[in-house]
Amino acid sequence: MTPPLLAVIGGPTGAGKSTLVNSLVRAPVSATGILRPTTRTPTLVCHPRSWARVHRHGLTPVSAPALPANLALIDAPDINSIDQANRDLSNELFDDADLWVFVTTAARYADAEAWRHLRAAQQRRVDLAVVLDRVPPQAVEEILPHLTELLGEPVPLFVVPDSQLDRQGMLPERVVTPIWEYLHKCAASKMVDEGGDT
Ligand SMILES: Nc1nc2c(ncn2[C@@H]2O[C@H](COP(=O)(O)OP(=O)(O)OP(=O)(O)O)[C@@H](O)[C@H]2O)c(=O)[nH]1
Ligand SMILES: [Mg+2]
Repeated sequence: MTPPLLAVIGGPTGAGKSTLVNSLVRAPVSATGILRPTTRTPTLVCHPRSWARVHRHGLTPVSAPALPANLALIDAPDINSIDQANRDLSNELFDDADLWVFVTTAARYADAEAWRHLRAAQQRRVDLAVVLDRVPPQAVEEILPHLTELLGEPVPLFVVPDSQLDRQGMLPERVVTPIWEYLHKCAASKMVDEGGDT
């Protein structure tokens, strides 16, 4: 059976990676918080039906029935905090990913550490998408052209406006729908490429 597409959600601490993962699967599968860094152990999330096919890095998958069986997500530790172990683990996870979803923010998008990862992804020709998170609505028009210019080549780019979170700490569904649809599309096309069944 073809393993699900493994999308690793990575980026700087506090960018909102865990919040995004929870919001995508509409369940609090990964702890979010104000301490930096919060995520120290990767959270692997998948549909219960794909458990047997997604054992990676000795991680125990967390069940998320909202995910399709052909898609698994990893909420990765950050790439830039003082915690060296987090950074090493994040690099390992990126090496293993089918797709890197790089989450950065309006405040952090030009940080050198982020660009080391983004350039590495571009050189390795790994599928890459960028999420510009926590963007004040009035800043979109200025930041997007700059980020697009820095990327230099077409990369799927999603803007998540700084939003009020709900009681479970989740973003409104409508702001994550474009990312959700993109992930579904990538997962479906992996199955077609590999002749899979789901
Ligand atoms: N108001 C608001 N708060 C947000 C938003 N996104 C994230 N936060 C808050 O920002 C803090 C950091 O979010 P996390 O999702 O934990 O960030 P992270 O990227 O997973 O951070 P690490 O685990 O340290 O790498 C949390 O307190 C979230 O509740 C947003 O769009 N709006
Ligand atoms: Mg986190």
